[in-house]
Amino acid sequence: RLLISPYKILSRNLSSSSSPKVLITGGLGQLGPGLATLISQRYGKDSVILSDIVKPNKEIEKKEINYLYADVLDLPNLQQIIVNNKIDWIIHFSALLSAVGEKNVPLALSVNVTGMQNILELAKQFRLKVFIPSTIGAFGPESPRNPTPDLTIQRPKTIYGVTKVYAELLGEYYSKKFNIDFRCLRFPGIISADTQPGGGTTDYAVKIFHDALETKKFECYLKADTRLPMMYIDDCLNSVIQFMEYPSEKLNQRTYNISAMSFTPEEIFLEIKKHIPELQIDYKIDSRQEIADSWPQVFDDSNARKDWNWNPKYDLPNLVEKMLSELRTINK
Ligand code: AKB
Repeated sequence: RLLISPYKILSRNLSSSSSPKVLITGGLGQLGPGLATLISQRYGKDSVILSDIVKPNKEIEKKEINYLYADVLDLPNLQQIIVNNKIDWIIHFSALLSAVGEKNVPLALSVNVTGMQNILELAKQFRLKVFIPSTIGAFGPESPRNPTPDLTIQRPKTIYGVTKVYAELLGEYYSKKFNIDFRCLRFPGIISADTQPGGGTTDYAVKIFHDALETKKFECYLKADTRLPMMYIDDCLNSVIQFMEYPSEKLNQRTYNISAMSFTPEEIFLEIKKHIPELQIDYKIDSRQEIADSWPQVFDDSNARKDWNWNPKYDLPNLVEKMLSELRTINK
């Protein structure tokens, strides 16, 4: 009697022969849980280890994702994890974002600089493929803002942006000098329903959905006409997998802009209002306005589209529909 279906045998063999073992740092932020789920669906449950320095919540436990304590500042601990688990790829999500970085510059320097340097050293030592995200925040007021191409002036004014430019440059340096397979995508603001963003300037675009459903009132810290590039989380996570799987020799560069849409607070408010007509918005501008005013308004991701077929699925109307339906399900 066949206990395991032939399909299961096939998919297990496929995943054991060709699947990478992936370590995700900073795994309990906005992107880690979803990426770990996607990787485990694609390559098998034992292909991914999520790591961070806090206890996993019930959701992570329910999903049965492998989870470990790992501090990106503790090099020997990371070496042990990599050797003991035969890691092939590192997805390095640990970072302090733009708003929270301004509140604690020394911590931003140690996590975003020392932590990132550790990861590149590990990639060199153990010949790992390494993904480090960068951001629209790696540009500044002197950059062309509409559109912002891949290769242009980068003089960011936040500590987050400064450390991310350094990550891009150091990664590219390691790639050339030591032949490390370093890959970097510059993300716009990411919008997700089941995870929260961790202290960025684009966070309003997540909070507006929660407030629209809960109180029908939203107080926005950016001006109504502040245009920023944004993306739905499914597009973001798929971009990481698609980019990481793409043959190295076919990539013309190591760092790419990616984007899906650009909108202002007023535009997303009006789109949500189509579904929730009672929604009201107030503007109470804070220090994040100055950051947003220095960032790209529209991101030129034509090289990603051309070189490795980047093609996002969600525009603003689809994003709003999807977010509302996801949040309604979660809140049930
Ligand atoms: C932030 O707002 O800091 C982040 C980002 C755009 O990198 N969401």
